[in-house]
Amino acid sequence: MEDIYINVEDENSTKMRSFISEKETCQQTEKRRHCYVVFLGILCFFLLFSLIVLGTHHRLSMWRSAADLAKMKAQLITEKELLNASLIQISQKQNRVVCPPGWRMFGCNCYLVSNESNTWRKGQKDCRNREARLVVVDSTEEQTFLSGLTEEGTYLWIGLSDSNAEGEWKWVSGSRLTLSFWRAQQPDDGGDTGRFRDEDCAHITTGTNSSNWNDLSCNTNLQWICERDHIMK
Ligand SMILES: [Ca+2]
Ligand SMILES: [Ca+2]
Ligand SMILES: [Ca+2]
Repeated sequence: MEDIYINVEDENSTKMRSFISEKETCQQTEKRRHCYVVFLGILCFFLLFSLIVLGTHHRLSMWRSAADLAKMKAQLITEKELLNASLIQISQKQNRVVCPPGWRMFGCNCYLVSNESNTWRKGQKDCRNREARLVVVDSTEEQTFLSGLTEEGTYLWIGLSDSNAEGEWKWVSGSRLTLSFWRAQQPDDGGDTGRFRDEDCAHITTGTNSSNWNDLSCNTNLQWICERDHIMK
């Protein structure tokens, strides 16, 4: 009988320990679950926070790009308006640009072929009296224009000479000669014969577009071409 009681007590004790153990395991599992929930909550919070930060940054970038584009557009509009204003000014000026009576216009300049013939220096003096100077040929286009100014074969003084230093051709404007249209074998300073020595002034021969300059003695009597700026109406 006593053995039976002992066995029953052992059985109860074993059941009790098993119950306590199960309870502890359950509590630990519950605790662990709680920790997981907290950890997941924190993780979600950080993820959400990162998403908000990224979204804000992206939106700010877009705003910045939009602001830059708006700024660029405003600049372009301003530049367009300035260009339009310049265009209007230029066309107004062009309408008002004229040459004195008897002068011919080419580009922005006016040209006059003298009626009389005289030396190179007298020609230059005459041009100065007209608020002009002997012509300076600045471009191929101007050379072509000058070549057609009078009937073919006319010699006309141009504002080019080497009277200060032989072989150093300079324009009356003071600039050195860079673009030239000399005839073949010219300038020759009169050649070797001695008859035409000291050819220090240049003339153009009308009728051909290119290679029609020659040097002659400055005391030769020729017509000349004056060049001056346009005048405003
Ligand atoms: Ca010129
Ligand atoms: Ca010479
Ligand atoms: Ca010559």
